[in-house]
Amino acid sequence: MQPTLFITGATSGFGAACARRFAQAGWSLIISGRREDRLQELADELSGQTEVLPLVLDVRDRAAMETAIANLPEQFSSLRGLINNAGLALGTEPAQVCDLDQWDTMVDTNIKGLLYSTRLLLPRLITHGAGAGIVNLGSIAGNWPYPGSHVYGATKAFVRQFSLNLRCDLQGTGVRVTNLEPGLCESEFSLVRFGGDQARYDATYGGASPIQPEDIAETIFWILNQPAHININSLELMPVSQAWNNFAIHRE
Ligand code: NDP
Ligand code: 8X3
Repeated sequence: MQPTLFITGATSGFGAACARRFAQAGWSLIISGRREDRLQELADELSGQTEVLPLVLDVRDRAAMETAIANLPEQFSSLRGLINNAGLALGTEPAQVCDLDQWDTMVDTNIKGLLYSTRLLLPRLITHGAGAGIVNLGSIAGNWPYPGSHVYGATKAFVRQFSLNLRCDLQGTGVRVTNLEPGLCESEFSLVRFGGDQARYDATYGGASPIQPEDIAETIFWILNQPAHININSLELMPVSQAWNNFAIHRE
């Protein structure tokens, strides 16, 4: 039987690239996200290579997540992998003036949505046992502060600590957990963050040779295909063009 992988946020960026990478290797896929047309297109594209189950799901909707996961078809019921990828950043304004609704959305998606998929799918990963694994999408923003990161970075710091804590509880089950912490990657992420501002998107990535979604997919494929006795706890990656800036000093 082919291994099965559940991906949240598979309609673009890292999630879609992961679906393509794992399909190439014959993994069965459960792909989820809110945009039904994109999910269906991806399912159609990959269905010649492997079994694909598209699930239109908003990770913030706990009841919908519970129903969908409780009713997974038998052939998708034992999971070898979960990629908790659905997530977003909204805005870059300073905390003191930013939109409180954006904070709610980031907390509900990046934290609560990830908690729902993790808790609801863990029994199915444990059924698989040795070799199963979760890859959570953390970020360098969970490790390093920068202006305008406030709640986005804090949600990713939550994801990092939750990932490490999970490992303690899962000891003995064979299930692995990795927090992947990428830096600048080119995807719709920045269009979403900048409210669709294409010029700002172009300026963010221009001349920077950012990481591409396919690079992330290859990294996750490597993580989930490590020998069953190896756990990659966390992995931070940046494009070569990105590094840390000096500590900022405000002068009167
Ligand atoms: P994209 O914007 O390309 O993809 C985000 C995905 O998340 C989409 O498929 C979107 O699907 C899904 N999503 C968003 N909200 C929800 C929701 N409420 N329910 C279900 N799905 C949702 O961004 P990336 O691929 O770049 O980002 C993926 C992850 O990686 C995120 O968690 C992000 O924080 C993280 N990350 C990104 C970095 C970057 O520089 N790009 C760097 C480090 C981490 P849909 O809209 O159809 O629901
Ligand atoms: C996305 C990376 O640096 O834009 O998580 O916060 S960054």
